Amino acid sequence: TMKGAIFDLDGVIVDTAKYHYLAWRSLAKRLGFEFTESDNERLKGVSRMESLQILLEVGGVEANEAERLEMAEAKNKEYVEYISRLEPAEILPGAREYLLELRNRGVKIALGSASKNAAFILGRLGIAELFDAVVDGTKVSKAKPDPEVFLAASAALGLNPADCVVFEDAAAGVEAGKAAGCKVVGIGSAVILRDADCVIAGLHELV
Ligand code: G16
Ligand code: MG
Repeated sequence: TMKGAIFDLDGVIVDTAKYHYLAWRSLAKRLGFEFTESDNERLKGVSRMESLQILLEVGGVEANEAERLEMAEAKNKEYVEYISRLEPAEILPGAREYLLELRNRGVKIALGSASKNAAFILGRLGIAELFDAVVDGTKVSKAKPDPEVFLAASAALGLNPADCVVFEDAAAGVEAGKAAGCKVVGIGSAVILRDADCVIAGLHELV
């Protein structure tokens, strides 16, 4: 039985992908190319610097390390402007209710996100206090599909990974959860998330 639940943030708790997209698209525009919503799919669950690498490949743009850091910083500045206006109403359907239900059942709850803005986002959504632990991009160095984030999250809850269930919307995240030894519930397409133990459309299915 599940003693701990570990939630990815973007695509599971809130759709921040649309704000990432707006900020990446305007960077691409400044660099002189179009970045489409389907290109953006490739950035889901991927760290900031790896996302930039993919974007530069799409545009066929070369950049050195200093230029990349400057680009990533400019993108993040714009992204932070968008998420500064996030409201609790933007929590995805069922997420808040499911978190409350788990707390009532005594299940420990952690966040396992690649984002360096995760704590700020949870604060804006008014759900920070529902998490027993937050493991995000400021605390881990290896990106999903590496299991580091989920190993750290189960350890932060004081639990064995085998007693934890990971909720993930990205294929790399599902892979990371399985590699950590957790059970994994995929959120989204059963074709894309075929390595998950089960796949649902959203957390609303569980409340
Ligand atoms: C999220 C998004 C990614 C983003 C990453 C890093 O991951 O899905 O698109 O690049 O965080 O975000 P930031 O630039 O804020 O550090 P997750 O793990 O919450 O799905
Ligand atoms: Mg995600």
